[in-house]
Amino acid sequence: MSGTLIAIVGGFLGAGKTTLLLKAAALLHARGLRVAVITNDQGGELVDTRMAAASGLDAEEVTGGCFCCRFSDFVSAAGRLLDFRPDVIFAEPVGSCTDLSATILQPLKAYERGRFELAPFTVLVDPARAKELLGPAGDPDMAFLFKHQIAEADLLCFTKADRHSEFPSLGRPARRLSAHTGEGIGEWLDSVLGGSLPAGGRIVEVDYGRYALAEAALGWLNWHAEIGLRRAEQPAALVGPLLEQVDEALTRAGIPIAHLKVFDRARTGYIKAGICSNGEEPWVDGDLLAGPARRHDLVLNLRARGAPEALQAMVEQAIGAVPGTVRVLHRQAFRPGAPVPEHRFSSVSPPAGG
Ligand SMILES: Nc1nc2c(ncn2[C@@H]2O[C@H](COP(=O)(O)OP(=O)(O)OP(=O)(O)O)[C@@H](O)[C@H]2O)c(=O)[nH]1
Ligand SMILES: [Mg+2]
Repeated sequence: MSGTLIAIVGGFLGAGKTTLLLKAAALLHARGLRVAVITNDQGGELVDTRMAAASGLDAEEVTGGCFCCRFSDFVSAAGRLLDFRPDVIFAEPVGSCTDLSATILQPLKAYERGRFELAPFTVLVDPARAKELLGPAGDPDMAFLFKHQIAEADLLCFTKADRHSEFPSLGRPARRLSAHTGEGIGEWLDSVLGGSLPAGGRIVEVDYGRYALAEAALGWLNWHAEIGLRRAEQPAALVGPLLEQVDEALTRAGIPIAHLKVFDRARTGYIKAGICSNGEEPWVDGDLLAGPARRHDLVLNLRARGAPEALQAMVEQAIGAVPGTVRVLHRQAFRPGAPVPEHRFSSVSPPAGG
């Protein structure tokens, strides 16, 4: 590779983007390459950015809107990362975002030629989510976002292959990966780095009115607090019951979870735990055995198909049951606003190196 390669990895909420990127970064590091990450969200205070930093990666955030509406912020973030001389910058768009080829990949090829190289646009697909959303009972708003994401991918990959044996048809070839076992990641990286596949080779038509309605069907909660426990607890002992209570409250209210994730840091260590559907067994990253501590710095990101006020009330009720003090540092409960792209190309730009 001659310049810094930008590799955008999209996919629906909870598809496994961050988990794959962190695993891939470790593999690239072992190959002697430097990797940085750009995370993205409609709001601030992101579990994903904390995970990237906890993994030792140089990380930048684009907040306040999806990449598709924040091209300048995206380019500024990538520019700042150049100070660290990365070989690869992984960029993870917010999971409800689509039309990235027209609004990010084409403008990058057209305006940032020479500064960055561009990898094929990978879109990740959770097999269970595909089965749900592509089936007859799939939520039409979520299915709209999901299908557009699939249609614009240069490279489609099923994730969580360790957990699934059924892979629904996406109408296009898709590889299989597991960030937990490492299956398929080396081959995927070879394709991302190889330069033989088109980058931003497809553009799909998107009805922006419909896109806005689909995104606004989701409720968003980004929440950050400092918790002072009366009695020292392990991060796992704080986060486990909290996730369970929020999950139960959402389920009782009939609110489907798209992704609920929590990052907790104490002086003894950190853990991150999350679920992508109601009643799912949480997966925990970090130090499950981190020792007890009284002060905890807790970030919670919840995306679910319900009213933001209801999400906030359920989370705060669950936190309220924790014995100790809670100092809220950040709280954003909202529905994503209508996407308004800075640039939108209607045809494919020539390759960045062309
Ligand atoms: N079994 C299994 N679970 C996985 C795998 N990859 C990710 N997960 C789990 O799926 C959940 C979501 O993973 P993330 O990497 O946070 O997904 P994401 O696409 O970044 O989610 P958002 O940023 O919220 O859109 C986490 O609980 C992961 O542990 C995998 O290869 N196998
Ligand atoms: Mg993520």
